[in-house]
Amino acid sequence: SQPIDLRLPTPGCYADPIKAGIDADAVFDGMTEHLFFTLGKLATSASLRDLYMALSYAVRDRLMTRYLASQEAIRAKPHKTVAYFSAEFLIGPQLNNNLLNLGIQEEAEEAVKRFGIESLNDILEVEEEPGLGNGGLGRLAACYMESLASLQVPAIGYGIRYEFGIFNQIIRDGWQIEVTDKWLKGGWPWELPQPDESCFVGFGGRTENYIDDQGNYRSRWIPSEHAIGVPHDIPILGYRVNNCDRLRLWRADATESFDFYAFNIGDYYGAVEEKVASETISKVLYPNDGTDEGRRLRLKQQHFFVSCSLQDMIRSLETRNIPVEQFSENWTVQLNDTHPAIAVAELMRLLIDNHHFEWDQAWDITNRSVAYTNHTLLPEALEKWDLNLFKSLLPRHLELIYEINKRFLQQVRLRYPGNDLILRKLSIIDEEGSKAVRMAHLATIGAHNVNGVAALHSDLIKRQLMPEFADLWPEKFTNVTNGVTPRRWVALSNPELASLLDQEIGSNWITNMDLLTQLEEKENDSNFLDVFGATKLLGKRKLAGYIHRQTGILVDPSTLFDVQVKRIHQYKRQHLNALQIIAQYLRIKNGTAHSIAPRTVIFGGKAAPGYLMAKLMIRFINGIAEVVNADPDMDGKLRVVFLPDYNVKLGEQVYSATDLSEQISTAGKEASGTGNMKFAMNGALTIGTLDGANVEIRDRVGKENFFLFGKTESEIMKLRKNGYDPKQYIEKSPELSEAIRLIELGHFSNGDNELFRPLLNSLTGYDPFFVMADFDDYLLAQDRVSKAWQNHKEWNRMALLNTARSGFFSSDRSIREYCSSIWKVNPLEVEITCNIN
Ligand code: Z16
Repeated sequence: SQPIDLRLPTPGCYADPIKAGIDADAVFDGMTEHLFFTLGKLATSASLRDLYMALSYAVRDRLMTRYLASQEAIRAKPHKTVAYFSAEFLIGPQLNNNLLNLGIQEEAEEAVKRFGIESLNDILEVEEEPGLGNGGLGRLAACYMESLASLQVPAIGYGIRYEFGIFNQIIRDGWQIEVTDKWLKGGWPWELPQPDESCFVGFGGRTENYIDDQGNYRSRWIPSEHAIGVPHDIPILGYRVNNCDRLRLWRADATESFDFYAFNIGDYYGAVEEKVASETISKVLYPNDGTDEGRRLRLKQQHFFVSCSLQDMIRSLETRNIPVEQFSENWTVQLNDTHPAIAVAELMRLLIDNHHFEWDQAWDITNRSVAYTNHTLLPEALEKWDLNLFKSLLPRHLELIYEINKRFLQQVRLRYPGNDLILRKLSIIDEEGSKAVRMAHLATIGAHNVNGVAALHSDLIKRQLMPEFADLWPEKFTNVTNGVTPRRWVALSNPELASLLDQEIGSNWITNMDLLTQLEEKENDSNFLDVFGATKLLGKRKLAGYIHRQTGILVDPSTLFDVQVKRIHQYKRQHLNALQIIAQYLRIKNGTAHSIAPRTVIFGGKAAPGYLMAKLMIRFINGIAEVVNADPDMDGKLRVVFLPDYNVKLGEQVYSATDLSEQISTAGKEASGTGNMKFAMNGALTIGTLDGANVEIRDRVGKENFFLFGKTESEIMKLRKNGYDPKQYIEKSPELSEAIRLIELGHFSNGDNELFRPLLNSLTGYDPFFVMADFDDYLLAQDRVSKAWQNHKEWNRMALLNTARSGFFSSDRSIREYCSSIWKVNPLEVEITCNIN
């Protein structure tokens, strides 16, 4: 063996020469060292988990050079940096992503084999994923961080280190049960706590006026409570580059101030209770996807992470001797929905109260730095804080918001003289009913740019959600269609497809997804279509194994895998899919199912714990599954599976194994969707409405390669205006009537004809999401799917064209658009001068 070189890193070089190696020997040595010194284990007695930890630490070591060099590059030369503010980051498992981006998957495989492990997969299985997000919005933030690093853009993601992420879902008797997510229990190796960079945050109390040294009247905040934010940093390595960005998540800690000692003498337990209250701030993620609960603790969480992050950004300027006046030249802040919108007021407060800026300059800096992404039009998702609650928690911020509002409305008055209606519509303060602070208004007024997340959605923001704002500032409203990272969603999750692509077009597609169009040349190559179909079959076999292990249901990989995975929501219409299954079931029972494709219909997704209708939809799907799967007449024709605990890791298994992607939301309701993109990239065909990014997917893959159905957004609007009556649609449709009658009879609930009553009442009464109106057209589209499935070659050709033409939906494209049109940031290539390999 070679003698160990103990030279110190050379100046300007941050490599530890001992830990730099990335060949299999070095990875093996790194693992051995961590087993021994970090974990206190001998290789002979190491468990799978020990080996997972050892490999993760060894890989993390190999990120550090890149990570520190990336921070050093900014320190050496000021460069505008992206600060992505998000209450959620759903980053998924880290080990395999870091192996891929470092380019050492094979080396790691070889290293673990020397410990007697059969496959790297056995070790990857052990990883707990941090579920620090609900769904699309949190996963989008994670894809964007990965693309930023891969595009060599200096960036930091700011968020909250929830101790408990999204709950784990188990299914018992067909119902969802929520179980707390203890992702930190075994120790999570990817985070680096940095307690020295902690920040202090206030809450509650009052404001007071005072006269400063220069004789100016000022206001200041005397909070009644404080918490400390302790940063926990996660390195985010770009694909095959040295740039390694950072996700900085804040954990709330209690302060042990002077008061703690002075006023709690003899009341030790009382004092500890106060400590517990502060630490509650980062305890748990609110499990609502697109509904606003208006809870005090939630506003506390938002202000907590926003305040820590802005203080951190200002401090970073100060340590680099950059004047705070140059904040907007050095930082660009993106607000991921209104969750961090308090940033507008908090940045004003820090600049005015702490750094003594004049209003106009503070406002200029704030407005130049901040941009806002809207992710929803649903009124129940638009955050509004009760004014009294807001005032009791953030009294100084409310004063500043009043001043922002006063100046803004002054401008509106000049533009629309005598128009009081428009003042009421635009005001940050909602005066209808009990007063509230409208966070979307604060964000829109404070930001220099407001973007939607798909073309249709951005258009509806202007036409329906904020027409008065759009009229006032037409140039402020833009679109950036969402995207997903091809590293996780193709290379990692579909290795079979990835190597086929490498063979056919070379490996550059992974950073340039537009190259996939070269596959179009193969659309009539019969052999290639067979190979393409065979890679899909491999994914389906793996998923079939997983389904059997998890649910005991045997599914046939040669059947059409028809998949709907996403949060359970009425607007996403999993019940429309369920009703369609009943119709197919009836056709099979009646002997009228002549040309239907044998199908395995797979569902996955969590319902918000307080969303009773969504929970009933899960019960409904499981009721149907039970009847269908137990009926011998369905053998070889129909299977229904509800996969419990849908998360990032399970998503990785699902997208690569899908033939048909269900994107069936009511037109106008799904802002974008991002699962739809993952499916298309992996060669699934979509059955879908003209909603969100479906519209753009269809435009790109070609309308002949997409199963369209349903009313358009404007048709839905018209229906609503003219008084929609779902009963008319039921009467007109024999198959729909029969399906509903069967549910009413208790056929899917062991004879209980009350169980699904609320669901039936909703569908046949108001039907707020137009399920009945779209049913017949949906069934016809499913018939077209069945017909297309009969011709496998043709199906594979259409699937190939979906993959070939979905390059646009890479998050690299989205991030390039944000960089050039909103953030005005450039890449900063990180060079490492010494040899670390
Ligand atoms: C969320 O996941 C989304 C919107 C929202 O207001 C809150 C949450 Cl937690 C989703 C949208 O529903 C979805 O259409 C979109 O693709 C996703 O955000 C990312 O933009």
